[in-house]
Amino acid sequence: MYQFNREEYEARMKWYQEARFGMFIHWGLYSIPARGEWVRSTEEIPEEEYLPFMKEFDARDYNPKQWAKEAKEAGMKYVVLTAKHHDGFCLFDSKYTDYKATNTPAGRDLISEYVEALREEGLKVGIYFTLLDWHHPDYPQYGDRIHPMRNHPECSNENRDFSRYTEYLYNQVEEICTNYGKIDIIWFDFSYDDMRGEKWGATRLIDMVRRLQPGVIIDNRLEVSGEGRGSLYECDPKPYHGDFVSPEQIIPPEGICDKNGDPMVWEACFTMNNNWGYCANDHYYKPASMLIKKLVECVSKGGNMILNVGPDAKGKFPKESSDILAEIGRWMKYNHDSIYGCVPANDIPKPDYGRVTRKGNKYYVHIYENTLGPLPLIGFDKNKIVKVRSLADGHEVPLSTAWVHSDYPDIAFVDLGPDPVLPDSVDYVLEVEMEE
Ligand code: H79
Repeated sequence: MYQFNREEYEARMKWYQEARFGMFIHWGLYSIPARGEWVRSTEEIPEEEYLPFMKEFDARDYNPKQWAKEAKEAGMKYVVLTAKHHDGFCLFDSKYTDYKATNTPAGRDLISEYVEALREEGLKVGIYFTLLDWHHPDYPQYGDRIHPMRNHPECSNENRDFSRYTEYLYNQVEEICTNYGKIDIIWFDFSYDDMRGEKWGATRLIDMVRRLQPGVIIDNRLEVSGEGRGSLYECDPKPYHGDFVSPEQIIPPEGICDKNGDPMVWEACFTMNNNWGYCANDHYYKPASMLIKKLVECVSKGGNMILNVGPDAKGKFPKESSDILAEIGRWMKYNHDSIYGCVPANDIPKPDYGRVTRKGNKYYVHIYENTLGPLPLIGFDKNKIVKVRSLADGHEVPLSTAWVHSDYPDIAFVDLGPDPVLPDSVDYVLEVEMEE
């Protein structure tokens, strides 16, 4: 029987907390209509209009090696792919349903290729698996807040047996945990209303998952939705407690601490545009420069960031997404020391011009603004600074000796040189090494 154990918990969370940056991938039947992953619900599409998408699902451009390569080059350390989203369609060859990629022109299990490709690139393997199922006959339909058939009294819930559904859920999760080798992350989505915890059979489910996949990291949505923190926050972990808090489309303003005030593990998940699943008309992409700053913000507050890509119907990343990933990668290539393994610099206040992350005695000062005059390193004991260098190219940056110092005797300043325009206006990182 699984029970929370602090030491085991900290051991299994180590790689994940050091990784800091991952990729989410939402891909499924909904990628064909290309109006986001909720399309069946938001447009209340009946099954007979949605099922025919199966005939079009051919995965013609599906190339998980390319996905893995782009994730790795962006500096991401793990990837989480939707084995099943709320529509119930499975990318994997489940023996408990016909509603799966195997029965489409794609004609095969798409999860095994994905797992293999990630392993080849040295990336950790994550599987997203939703607790909802808009296809299963025993999942409540009429009157459910979000089911596509919620407004159809003829879809009465009378003959539905939810225990048959939880059995199906259990069996499919067992397949995921058995058929693909080691899985590093299982990302369940999501509890709502009275659908939470034991309603999903959570204790039995997690017992099985932890038995088959010792060391797997599980999010907290068997307990909560994107809102809410779960029983680890309450310092009273349930047997199905989440390993990390999963704020959606928001960076927690002050990071996340549990009830006792101890920092928690968390991961903010974000879309690049405004949809998780492919949405052909959604061109509102956040610029790479902004996403880099958001990643830094997460790390400076003690969290991870997982950034989403929604491949198109054929399995290809949208060009906008690939371009953004490449740009993030160009920054990460030179500045990743300020991300991996970093933690909040709790003893240094957030500067006007950026943020600070820390690894051991090295502090990473992220500068978002061009400077005018010497740059103050507020909060650093100037007598304990060993060396300041530009992280990207390694050159030493001298402590400033400008006359202005007499007015601010306790503040260390650095001179970035005669050119006030920073070499990289995205996020220029100084590494400040302090005496141990
Ligand atoms: O998989 C992604 C989302 O589809 C999923 N979680 C991430 C990782 C998610 N499911 N539910 N929610 C997020 C929150 C629910 C949002 C809703 Fe709505 C607001 C459901 C109905 C109103 C947004 C607007 C989605 C549909 C309409």
